[in-house]
Amino acid sequence: MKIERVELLHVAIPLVSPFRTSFGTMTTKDTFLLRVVTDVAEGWSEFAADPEPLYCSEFVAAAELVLEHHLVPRVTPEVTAAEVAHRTEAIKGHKLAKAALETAILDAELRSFGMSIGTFLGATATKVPAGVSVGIKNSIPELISDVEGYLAEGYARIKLKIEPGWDVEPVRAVRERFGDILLQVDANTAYALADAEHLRGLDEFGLLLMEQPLDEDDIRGHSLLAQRIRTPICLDESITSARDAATAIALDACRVINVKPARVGGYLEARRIHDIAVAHGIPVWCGGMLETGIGRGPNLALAALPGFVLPGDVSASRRYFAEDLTEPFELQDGFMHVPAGPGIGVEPIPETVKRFTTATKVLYPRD
Ligand code: SMG
Ligand code: MG
Repeated sequence: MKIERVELLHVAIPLVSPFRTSFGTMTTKDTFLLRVVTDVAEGWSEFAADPEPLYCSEFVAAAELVLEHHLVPRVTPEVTAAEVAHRTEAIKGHKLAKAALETAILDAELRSFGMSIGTFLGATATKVPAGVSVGIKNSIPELISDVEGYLAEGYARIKLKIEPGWDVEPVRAVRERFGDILLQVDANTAYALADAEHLRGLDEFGLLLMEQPLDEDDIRGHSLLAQRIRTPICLDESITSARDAATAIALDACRVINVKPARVGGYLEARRIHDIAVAHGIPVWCGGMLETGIGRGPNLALAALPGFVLPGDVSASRRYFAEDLTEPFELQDGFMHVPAGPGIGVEPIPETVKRFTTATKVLYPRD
């Protein structure tokens, strides 16, 4: 496949309500899309990180630079999606930027032979149960009211963002009010191993899992913490490759894995993590990065693989956006449908993309 053009489109889309985590508050989805034009088809993807390196070390401006100067030149003009990781291997890190590049190329390639990403990855379901991630609120009544709304919409699982000072009491309140719902928490690295006794206070609530309590590079800490609490530990930020997944499993640092294709360099590596986890009897679920439809479509396909046995952060478009860049994804009886069209299975709506685009840059060919 011959790449003829690579464009980067900055987009800024307001969120319907602020999303607060242990590391900050988001009010806008501020990122970029990649559009890859080839001799056979066109492909799209979305960069998953934010303008500031708060969730992970990558951020929008850095990703733009690394794509322009180091990644795109290594894959142009001739490449296949399967070759992208190897061609860009010499460039350290930048997994989310690499994922955006690989995904746009994979989209074009799959479209050229009319295959959906679900079929390509080995998806076995046509719809997947949807979970929703609920940010940190100003008060418990506000949290209860938000959770009530999501449950009324039909979400199959609730994830509460936690941080020191917003953990045991909100979880207790939600458990007491809503009974036996599927409930889990996500700390985004906000705790230390010294908080083990405090975190043990969450054990009584029968949580599905506790996501990423400690620093991303603290595999040993998670392994020690796992010996001191009953709630299963799930790793998110710590797992950036299939090798990381194998290491964390071998060291008993997690009993569940959140798979985000962007965090691990793309869908091909995400599928390898799925395979390793299945081989070890470790449940996985599909994480989210508040993607627009362009990232949500292929995430749903990944979430339809057989090892994805827990509901993912794959909520409806309207959870975050009044208007999406694709046809909106809707929740139906607690499920999200897996797009079945060729490539990533979704089409950016040209007028909408244009309206939300704040700047465009041609990365290839360079003048
Ligand atoms: O896409 O619904 C979504 C977001 C789910 O909580 C979510 N993602 O650590 O898992 C996580 C966070 C990362 C993004 S927070 C800005
Ligand atoms: Mg997380």
